[in-house]
Amino acid sequence: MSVVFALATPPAKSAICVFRVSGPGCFRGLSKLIKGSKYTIGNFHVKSFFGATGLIDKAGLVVFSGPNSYTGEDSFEVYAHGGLAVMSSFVKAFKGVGFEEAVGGEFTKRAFLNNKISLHEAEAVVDLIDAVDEKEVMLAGRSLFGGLSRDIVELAESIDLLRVRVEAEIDFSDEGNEYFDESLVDDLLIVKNNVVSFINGCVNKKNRFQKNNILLVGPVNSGKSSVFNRLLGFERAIVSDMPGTTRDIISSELFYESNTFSVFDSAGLRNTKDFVEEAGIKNTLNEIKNTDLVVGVFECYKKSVIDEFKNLAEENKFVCIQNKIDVNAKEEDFFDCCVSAKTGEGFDILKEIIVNCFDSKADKKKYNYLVRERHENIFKGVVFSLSSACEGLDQSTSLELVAEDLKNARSGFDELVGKKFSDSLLGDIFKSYCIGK
Ligand SMILES: Nc1nc2c(ncn2[C@@H]2O[C@H](COP(=O)(O)OP(=O)(O)OP(=O)(O)O)[C@@H](O)[C@H]2O)c(=O)[nH]1
Ligand SMILES: [Mg+2]
Repeated sequence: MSVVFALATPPAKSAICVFRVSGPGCFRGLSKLIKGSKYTIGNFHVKSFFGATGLIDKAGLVVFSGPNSYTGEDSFEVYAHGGLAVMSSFVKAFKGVGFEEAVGGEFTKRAFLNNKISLHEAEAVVDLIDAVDEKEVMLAGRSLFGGLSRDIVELAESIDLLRVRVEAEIDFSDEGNEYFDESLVDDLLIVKNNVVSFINGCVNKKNRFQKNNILLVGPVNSGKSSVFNRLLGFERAIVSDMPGTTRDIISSELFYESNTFSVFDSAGLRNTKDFVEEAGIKNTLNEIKNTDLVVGVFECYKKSVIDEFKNLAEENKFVCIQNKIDVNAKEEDFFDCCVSAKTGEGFDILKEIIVNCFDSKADKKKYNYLVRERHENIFKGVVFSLSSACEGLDQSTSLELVAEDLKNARSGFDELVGKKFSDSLLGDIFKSYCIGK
């Protein structure tokens, strides 16, 4: 293995920047960089670092001795001043002592290859870095810091125990012994159910995020764009008293109480001869079908108008709000919430209503772990093998086939943690990493 280095912080001017260096022999290069000055493993030092042209910086240094490091190799980290020129001087100096630039994910890949972490934990590292809200941090954290590994080991061991018992039955029958351990059937079913409930506690990041779309609809000029801007907290959409101002769908992210939503403003619905406005209205109608929550914005209660919008959305995903209550009388009996985009009144309640809508639908289920498509495919295979083993025992087909099914189920878990892997799989997993991780 070569010695690799990378900037672990963004290449932008900042208070400090952090470089990581890892690989056998990296201490020789370090000695040249700090001109042979002494250091203690694991301690924080401040050292003068030198390049070809002289002193670069006085920087923090922590040295790790393999296998007690992130990668499992000898490695060190440098905490330098975060100037762009400082960074490029360090890059030159590292190259000058023979270090190579790391590719994305190189450090975590080395950690995996050196048995410091399992494959699904390596994947969870990226998920933790990419997490966009507290829930995702928690789910990725559980996958990364042991909970998922512990569950997988337990399930894999319970499958192993069953297989040992099935193999014993095969040996018995080879010896002409007629005895059959009837409890095997029930125990296999219990293991299968445990696996299924474990899988039910896993959520694919993609599914978790496809659901938080909110679309604002309503008649022209009701204040949709103003409500949109007030929700986001900045002027994203153009507001004017000219009906038909918004033509296209405009979107933005809304972060509220550790939840993330995609909010969409749309063209107000009315009969129009304007070709562009008509196209915008068609977009709104299409988007209503795809969105998770439709928020109807109205100035006052008019049953026929509101019913028209309710019918376009499914009843269970429609929230009806009255806007402009700074100038219009509140009609609380007819609306879920009354607001003024102008003064901000009622928006705390509106945001709570939105959060509750998603809590009671998409996120009602409590998940334990964040997983990926690779894991889901493996889960499918494991459940298929266990179901086939259950059927085999139930219908008294060959015990050898049942043992084979159990072996396949077990090997699915081996693939998950990375006991079995191909180079192309590693390539696919680590290509999504940032440099320096
Ligand atoms: N007094 C008052 N005026 C508002 C409020 N919300 C919006 N307005 C005004 O209503 C007019 C229309 O606002 P928009 O936000 O552009 O309405 P819209 O529904 O997006 O309109 P279209 O895009 O044309 O369909 C503007 O003059 C806003 O200043 C409010 O809460 N109170
Ligand atoms: Mg608008």
